[in-house]
Amino acid sequence: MTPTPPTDATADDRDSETTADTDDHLIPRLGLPRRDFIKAGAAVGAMGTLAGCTGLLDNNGDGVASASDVDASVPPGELDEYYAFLSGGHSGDVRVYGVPSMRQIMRIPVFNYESARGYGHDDETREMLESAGDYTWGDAHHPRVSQTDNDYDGRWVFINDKANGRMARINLKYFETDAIVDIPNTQGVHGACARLPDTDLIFGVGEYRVPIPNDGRNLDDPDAYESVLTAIEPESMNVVWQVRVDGNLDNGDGGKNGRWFFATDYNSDGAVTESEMARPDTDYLKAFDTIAIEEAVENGEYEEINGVPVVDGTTESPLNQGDRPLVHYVDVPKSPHGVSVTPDGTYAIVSGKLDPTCTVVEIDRFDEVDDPNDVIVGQPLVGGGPLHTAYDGRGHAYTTLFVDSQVVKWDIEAAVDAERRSEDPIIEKIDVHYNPGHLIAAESYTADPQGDWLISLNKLSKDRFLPVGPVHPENDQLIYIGDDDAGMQLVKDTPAYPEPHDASMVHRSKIDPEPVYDPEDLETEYVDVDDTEVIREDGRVHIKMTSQRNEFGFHDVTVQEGDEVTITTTNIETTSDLLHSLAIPQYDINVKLAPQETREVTFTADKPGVYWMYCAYFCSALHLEMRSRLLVEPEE
Ligand code: K7E
Ligand code: CUA
Repeated sequence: MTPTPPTDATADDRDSETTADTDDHLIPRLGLPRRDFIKAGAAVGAMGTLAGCTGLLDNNGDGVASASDVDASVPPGELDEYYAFLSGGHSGDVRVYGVPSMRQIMRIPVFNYESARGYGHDDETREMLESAGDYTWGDAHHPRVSQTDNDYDGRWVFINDKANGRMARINLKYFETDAIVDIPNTQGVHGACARLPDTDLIFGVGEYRVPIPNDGRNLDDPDAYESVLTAIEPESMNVVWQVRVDGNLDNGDGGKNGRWFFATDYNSDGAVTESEMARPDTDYLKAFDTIAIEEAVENGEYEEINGVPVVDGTTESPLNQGDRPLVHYVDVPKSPHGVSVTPDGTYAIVSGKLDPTCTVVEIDRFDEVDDPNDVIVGQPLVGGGPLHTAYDGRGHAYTTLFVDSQVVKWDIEAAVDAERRSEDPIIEKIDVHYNPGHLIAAESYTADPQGDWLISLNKLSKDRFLPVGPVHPENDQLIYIGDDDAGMQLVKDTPAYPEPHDASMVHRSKIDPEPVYDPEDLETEYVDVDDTEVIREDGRVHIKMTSQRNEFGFHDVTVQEGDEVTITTTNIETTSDLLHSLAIPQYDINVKLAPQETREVTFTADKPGVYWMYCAYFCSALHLEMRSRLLVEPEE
């Protein structure tokens, strides 16, 4: 075991910073923000000069940009205009796409163990996963990006785990999961959303009704099952309160003014079989007055269960009888699914799922009406199987029709003016392939959607891609919505590994990730060249070493069989995109090391022999040589 002075190995030195400042590509050339450009009719003539630009171009050379001219190509070397964060469903991760290219840029492991990012391999991320329930997977549905003043602030993405009742936080400084909370008193946390305008609370929407606490009591007494809405404080990720309700909860969305949160309920009878669940002709939209709930918590009007204040928001609750009920129950047809608040915060729009309508609720009316159903101001007949709705900021709603395999565009104010169950508000429908779940338009969840791109997240792809056996990819279809005259234009098919549900699309100007770690942000202490050492104490071995091109801080380290070994290693390089990893064969370890990143991994050296610790990121021409021996001496 010889500490070697780390060298400044420079084979294939990548120190030249090649990252051109492409951050503002296109926009400075245009001299005006992209959306203003798209919206500025006078600029249309200039569009044809923007080769490689995204959006409408005069591609066919007729001097006019039109729908047939939609060009979503992003040439090699150019950057996309938007980040899209798509949930990975039961893959447990989040995928990052560039839009409009639909290139998948990165995957962020959240509830899944993932070796390329060493996620769940180093002590810190493994402990985070294990302490939040110790599951190997999750069902990630709703990635929501944090906002300040109803606009994306680029800080975090929050995402639920429907399977195990958890909520996770991804920080966008490093595009990595930094917190997971295992939510008590609930199962199947489905909807995930923030209280806006400033993302000061995250809501986990509890779908499955279970006994609370779920400790074996009331096993076969479904009437005693309950579901809860959970509020989480985003900085600490602490659960701060819950509200129990009648029936179940499904999807959710926050109002824009710091007070309301809305959730759908597709099983208002609390049934336990499918046929019974689908029986009622109406179920509920539940409107949570979060300010009133907070006041109830402050006044001590709760029961503490598993350490969480649980407020009673059931219909019979005394707290729901007065002038200011905690939860308003609005009858909507039928097994409703998605709910989303319009960009101006005026309406919550609920998708009927088993009824071919959307229900438009005027939010301010909750304070004015005696019968909660009087908040309903519109109910357009949109088509078969409406699931989710997105917005373009020009007064239109776009709703997925799962059964009809279409996206329908309709006029929100026209729906308020029209008779109920009228098709008059419908503007157009476009076929998608096939069976869409969510759809997402650029910045649709903010007060100011960009109105150019929309992605339909289709559940089935069937014949759209080369066959790959019985498991098909999903199909994320890019649709251009920037030209109301020309109509919706289907632009691109994108295969997606199962199974995206929801997404958020954020303009790239609002996200500013770090290219290199700031050691101050990491829990584990930086190991520099001078810190390289092996500390041995009572069957414990602590190896502190550097990683850099093209060697680890030690050529070999000897430990005894049965030793508990901790390796702390820092990638001391400062060059961006120069990653190493510490992989240990047959010990099931691969810790990724981005520039200036320090990670720690602890394991028991229970297998005697020679183990070549190696770097799994191809880091230089001498990458294969970047390996050191771990010698595990057999017990006497
Ligand atoms: Cu419709 Cu989980 Cu939002 Cu899937 S949910 S589609
Ligand atoms: Cu370091 Cu490969």
